[in-house]
Amino acid sequence: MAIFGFFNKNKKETLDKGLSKTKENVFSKITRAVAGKSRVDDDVLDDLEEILITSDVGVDTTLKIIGRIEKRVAKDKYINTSELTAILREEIAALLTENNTQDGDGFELPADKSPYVIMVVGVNGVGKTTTIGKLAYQFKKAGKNVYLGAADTFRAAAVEQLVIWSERVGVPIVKQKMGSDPASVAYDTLTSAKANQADVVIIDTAGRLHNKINLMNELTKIKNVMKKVMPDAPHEILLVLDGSTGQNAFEQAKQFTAATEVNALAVTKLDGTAKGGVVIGISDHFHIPVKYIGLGEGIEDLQVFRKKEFVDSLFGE
Ligand SMILES: Nc1nc2c(ncn2[C@@H]2O[C@H](COP(=O)(O)OP(=O)(O)O)[C@@H](O)[C@H]2O)c(=O)[nH]1
Ligand SMILES: [Mg+2]
Repeated sequence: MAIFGFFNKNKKETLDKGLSKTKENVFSKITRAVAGKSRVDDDVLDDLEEILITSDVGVDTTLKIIGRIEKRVAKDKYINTSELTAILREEIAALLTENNTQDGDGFELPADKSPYVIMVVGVNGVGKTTTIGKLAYQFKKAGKNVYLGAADTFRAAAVEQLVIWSERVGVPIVKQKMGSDPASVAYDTLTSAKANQADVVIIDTAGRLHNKINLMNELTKIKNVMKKVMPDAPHEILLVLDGSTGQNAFEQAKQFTAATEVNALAVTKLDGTAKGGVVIGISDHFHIPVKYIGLGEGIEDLQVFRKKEFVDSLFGE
């Protein structure tokens, strides 16, 4: 089975620049917490706990991180405060690697699943359409035949926006008029994509979250219709979360994972926010891999999430 890896290289400058606000925020607080202290004592640990929680890492994940650092401090009694960020970096990376999947190259396209169907879900405004455009660009650049499906038929602007991305990237889009049945758009998209030997299909959906039952019914309907064209589709259900909303992103992840089988996450808008720590919490908490992170509005501003790279950028010198 041939596997194609994409996104082999993340631009470090984009990552560093994108995470700079979170980094400044965390670092300035850590610097203050350790000022005048020579070693990591209980006070420093208490402050650190508060810093991580207020950086949107989340309470559970923060307690795990503090627990690990406590163990280290107990072992080597005199850890000095200048070593603290290096230890944080190591312990967070170790924690994320321990309970989660290996870092990958983003979505891979197995040869026996063609076209590979990615359905994108998430509430309005989180960055679904933008992420689809950026993903389509990456696949296209890798020589893949990409089809987009505009199954967010709820707002006229949503379809328009995906059309703009399809033109920018230079890939075909399947759409119907606003208000049409999203499942029918998904069906048409898969049918065209299959007839034209597409390698990958990306389906946009509406993010109406009236209640869990509605959402579940709608997503289930879209999935079932796709199965009529390709029994194993969709191959991926990518949930997009807006990282700049911090704990709200966490709540959305809880609701969507309860409503449908999400198997990949993308966290967007990490640029320009100090809440980037939420990626650490989300990556730790949900047993669903964070595959991508959004670091800007530009076509190239999507990166594969790699835990060590991320933690190094956040807690590096
Ligand atoms: N700064 C920044 N803006 C983003 C990012 N991803 C999306 N956006 C912006 O967020 C807004 C909503 O995005 P959109 O793709 O329309 O969200 P959708 O409603 O989920 O489809 C748009 O103005 C995007 O340009 C990102 O990673 N960084
Ligand atoms: Mg949209």
